Amino acid sequence: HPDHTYLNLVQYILDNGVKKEDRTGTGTISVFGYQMRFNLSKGFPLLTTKRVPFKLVASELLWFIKGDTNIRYLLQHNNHIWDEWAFEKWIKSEDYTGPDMTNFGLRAAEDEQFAKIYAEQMKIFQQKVLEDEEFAVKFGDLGPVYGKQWRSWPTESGDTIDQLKKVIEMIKKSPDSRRLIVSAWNPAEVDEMALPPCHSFFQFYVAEGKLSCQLYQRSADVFLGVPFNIASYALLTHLIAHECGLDVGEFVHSFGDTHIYLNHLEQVNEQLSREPRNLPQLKINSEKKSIFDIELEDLKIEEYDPHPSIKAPVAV
Ligand code: UFP
Repeated sequence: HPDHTYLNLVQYILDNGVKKEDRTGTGTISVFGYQMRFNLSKGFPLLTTKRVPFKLVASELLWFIKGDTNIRYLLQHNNHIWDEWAFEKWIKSEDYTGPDMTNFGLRAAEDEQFAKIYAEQMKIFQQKVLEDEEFAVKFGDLGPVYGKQWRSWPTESGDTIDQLKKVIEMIKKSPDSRRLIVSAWNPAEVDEMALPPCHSFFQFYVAEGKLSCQLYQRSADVFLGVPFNIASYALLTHLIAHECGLDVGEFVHSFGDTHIYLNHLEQVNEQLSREPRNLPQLKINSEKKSIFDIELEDLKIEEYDPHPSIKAPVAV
C-alpha cells in the first residue's frame, strides 16, 4: 500500500536521520539517498493517511505541462502553493513600498501580529497579480522554473527545446529507448529561479506495454512536499500513458536530501498512528488524448476517502 511505502520512509528518517541545519533556518532530520516504488496499476497513489489536495496537484501539473511559469494561472484556479515564492521576489523588488517583510515565513509562524500584516500584504499581492496584467507579467513570474525547462529549454543558438513533447514522441516511436529523459535542472539558469527544481530529472521506461517513470528529487520535505510530489508524477505518468496507448507500470521515486522539518514532528507522528484506507481511482476524459489538451475538468479522482488533512507550517 502506498501509505505504507510512504510511512516507511517517515519511520526510516526518524530512526536513521541526523540533525541538519538548512537554508530556511528551521532545522531538519535528514537522510541522504532513498528510493520508493509505487505500482500504479494497483490504484492511484494519493495518500489516505491524510488528505492530499488532488485539485492542487492537478492544476500545478497542468501549469507545468502548459509551460507556464507565472502564478496567475494558479491563482485563477485557486492554487496558492507557489505564492510565497513570487511574493518573496515582489517584496525584494524596488517597487515594493509596504511594511518590512524580511523573513516573512518564520516571523509569521512566531508572531501573530506580524502574521496579520503579512496576510494583508499577501492578499494585496494576489489581487494585483489577478487583476493587473502588467503587474502579473513583472511580479507573478517565478523565472525559468519547471514549465520553462520542460517546454522551452533555451539553447546556445537562441532556439528552445520542447523536452516534454520530444519525450512523448520518443515513447511512441522508440519505446525501448534508454534516453527517455526530461531535465528541469538547467545549470545555466538555476540562479535565476525562484526555487531551483526539487524534482530535478525524470526518465520513462516502457516494457510489456506498460509505462514507468522514475524521478530524481534532489531535496524533499517529506511531510509537506513528498505526498504531493508522488501524486504529481503518478498523474504525469498516467497522462502520458493515456496519450501513448500504454498501461501504467511503476512510479519509482529516488531522493537526495530527504528531510523532516523539526516543526513537523508532531504531524508525522499523528500520521504514523493512522490506518491506510482503500486507494482511489483516477479517471481521465477518454475523448481527449493529447496531454496538451487536457484541462482540470478532464481529471477525476473517485472513491477517495482519506483521513483528515494535517496542517503544518511551510519552510520558505
Ligand atoms: N520541496 C519539496 N517538494 C517540492 C518543492 C519543494 O519537497 O516539490 F517544490 C521542499 C524541499 C525543501 C524545500 O525542503 O522545499 C526547498 O528548499 P531547498 O531549495 O533549500 O532544497
